[in-house]
Amino acid sequence: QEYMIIKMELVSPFPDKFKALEGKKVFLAAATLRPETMYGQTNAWVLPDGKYGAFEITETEVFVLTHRAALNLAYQNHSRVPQEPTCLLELTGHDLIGLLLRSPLALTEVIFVLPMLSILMNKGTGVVTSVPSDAPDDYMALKHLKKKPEFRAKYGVKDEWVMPFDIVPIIEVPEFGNKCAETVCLQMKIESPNERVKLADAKDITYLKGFSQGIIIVGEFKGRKVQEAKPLIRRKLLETGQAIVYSEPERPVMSRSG
Ligand code: ZZB
Repeated sequence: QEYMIIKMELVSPFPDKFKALEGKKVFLAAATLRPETMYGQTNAWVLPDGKYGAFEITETEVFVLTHRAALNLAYQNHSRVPQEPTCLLELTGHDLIGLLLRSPLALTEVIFVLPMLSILMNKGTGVVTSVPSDAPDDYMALKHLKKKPEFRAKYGVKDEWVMPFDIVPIIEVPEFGNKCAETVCLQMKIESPNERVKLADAKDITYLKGFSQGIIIVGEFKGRKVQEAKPLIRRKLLETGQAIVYSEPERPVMSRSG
C-alpha cells in the first residue's frame, strides 16, 4: 500500500511538553490515500492511548508518528541516521490532543488534534487527517464529538477545538452533493462512529463515487475531475515538500493495539 504522508506543522510557540523541540520544524505525519481531499481538512485524529514518538527525519525536521512507521520510514530513506529511527520524545495520543496545526492545502487556516477511538496503530502512521466532507469515519467522529460533551470532557477536549469546525465542501458528486460522506451516512442510517461494519461499507461507496464521478469545486484544480486532479495535487504536494511518499511493507492486521 502506498500512502502519502501529509506534513501537518505544529504551530509555534510549542506547549511545555514539546519545548525541547523548539527551533525544529515539527510535523504530525498523517498517512492518506486521498491527497485531493486535503482542502477539506478540519482537524487531525490520534488514538488517545496510542504510543507515538517525535522522530528526527532530517537535521531540522521532526515527525510525530508511531515507532513502527518511523522504522519503516528509516528504511525508506527518511531518517536523520540512515536506517535507524531516533526518537527525541516519547508521546501518547493524550499528549497530542489539543495541539494546533497548520496543514497543507487546508482551507481552514489552523486545525486541532482530536481523539478518535477507531484509529489503528498498526496501519499508516497512527495519525490521520480528518476530511468530514468525504470520509464517513471522519464525519461520524466529528459529529459524535460535537454532540457529546461527556466524550469531550473525558478526553480533555475544549469546545473551541471542535465547535467552530464544520464540513468544508470540496468535491461535488452527482446525486450525492458536496457532502458525500454525510449523504452516505444518512442513507445508510449510521448513528455512531462505533458502527464499524456499516462504516466500512460507507467508506467503500464514498471512495468509489468520489473517485469515479467527483468534481473538485475549490482551489487551483477547481472544475477538474477527481481522477484528473488527484495526480496533479499529489505531485504538487511532493514538489513543494509538503508531503512524502510512504509505503506500507506488510499487510496491516485488522486489530487495535497501543
Ligand atoms: C484523508 C481522507 C479523506 C481519507 C477522505 C479517506 C477519505 P483504507 O482504504 O482503509 O486503507 N487512515 C489512515 N491511517 C489510518 C489508521 N491508522 N487508522 C484509521 N484510519 C486510517 O483507508 C485509508 C484511509 O484511512 C486514509 O485516507 C485515512 O483517511 C484513513 F475523503 O485520509 B484518508 C472514503 C474515504 N475518504
